[in-house]
Amino acid sequence: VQNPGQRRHASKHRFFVVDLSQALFDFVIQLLPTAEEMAVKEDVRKLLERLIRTIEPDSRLLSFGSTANGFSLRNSDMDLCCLIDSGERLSASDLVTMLGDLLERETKFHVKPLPHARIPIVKLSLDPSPGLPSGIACDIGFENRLALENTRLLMCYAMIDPTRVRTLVLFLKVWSKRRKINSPYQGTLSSYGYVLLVIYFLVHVKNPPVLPNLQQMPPLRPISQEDTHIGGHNTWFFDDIELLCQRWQSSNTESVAELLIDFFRYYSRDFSYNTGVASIRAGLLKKESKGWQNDLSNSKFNDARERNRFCIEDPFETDFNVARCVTKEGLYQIRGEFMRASRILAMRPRAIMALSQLCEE
Ligand code: 3AT
Ligand code: MG
Repeated sequence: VQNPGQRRHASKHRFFVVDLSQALFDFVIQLLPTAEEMAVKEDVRKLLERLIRTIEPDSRLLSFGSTANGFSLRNSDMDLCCLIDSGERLSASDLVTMLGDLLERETKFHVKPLPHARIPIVKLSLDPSPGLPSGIACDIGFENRLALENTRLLMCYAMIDPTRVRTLVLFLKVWSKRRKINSPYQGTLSSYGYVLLVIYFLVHVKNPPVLPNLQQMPPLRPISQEDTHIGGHNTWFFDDIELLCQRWQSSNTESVAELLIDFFRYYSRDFSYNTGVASIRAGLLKKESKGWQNDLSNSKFNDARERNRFCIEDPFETDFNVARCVTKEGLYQIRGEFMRASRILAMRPRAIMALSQLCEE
């Protein structure tokens, strides 16, 4: 039984989360790409596809990343992947060099081929113009089928609970960019990494879960190894979302604001950064079980330690740590930001104030 003080407190909290949820929806909606921006991007994809087909007639150019999974913000970059259907083909680095030359000759893009990167890509950009106030940034890679599949997995998760999942993800993307903790090249985490943290939290931390684990659901009919594996990685997941939504409904009814508050609390206080690995496929794993331990006493593991301060397992490429770019300083910064956000929300300022304070640059 609550005393009057506790009742007042609980009712203040209820008002706060209702207001904050509404403010989060309103905030996110104004950051979505316009229909015009989407159309321009689709035109660019088609133009590039036409050009690539002059080198490889049997190729397709597909979108992945945020433009394809429903987590895109205004002016986000375009991730494109070229698939070549014919048997005989050039190596990715040769293709990057050739495509780089071709695009330089035939288009107005600034072109930067990176044929020797771990994943060879061509980087393109267009300067801002009146019709395209922020220009365009685009990466083209080759045969990156795993990225197409992980994009589809994230899209399926978003479709199960569009309102809560998309609002959380989009807000966290903006927040992490404005707080400058969204740059893998500077030792912090990519957008992809933050999306995986959200899904992990909704599948494995929340009880009852907000999302089911699509990679562990039984398939509807027997499936063969060939159908489910790409380069030795099991990429199977339950993707009939319409059917799933007829049979499964989350019994978690928390609002977006409650989930956000809890997300920040979990990653500032409870996640075991030193020993844990966040895996959307398998739940919380131990660094040891993956050979990702950061043994401070053994200099042999120095390299592993630097790469595995923060561990997020890729859903399909399970020996790949998506957070491997996060440095000691980067992790300190990220955790500091989770704590700062928790602190701000614990004071329950007016909802609009809370969001602008959270995302202050
Ligand atoms: P932005 O809107 O560009 O900030 P995004 O959702 O497009 O966010 P990223 O640009 O971080 O996300 O990544 C684009 C895609 O590239 C997502 C995923 O399919 C692939 N990808 C990115 N980083 C990794 C990684 N470390 N491991 C595997 N795939 C990755
Ligand atoms: Mg992207």
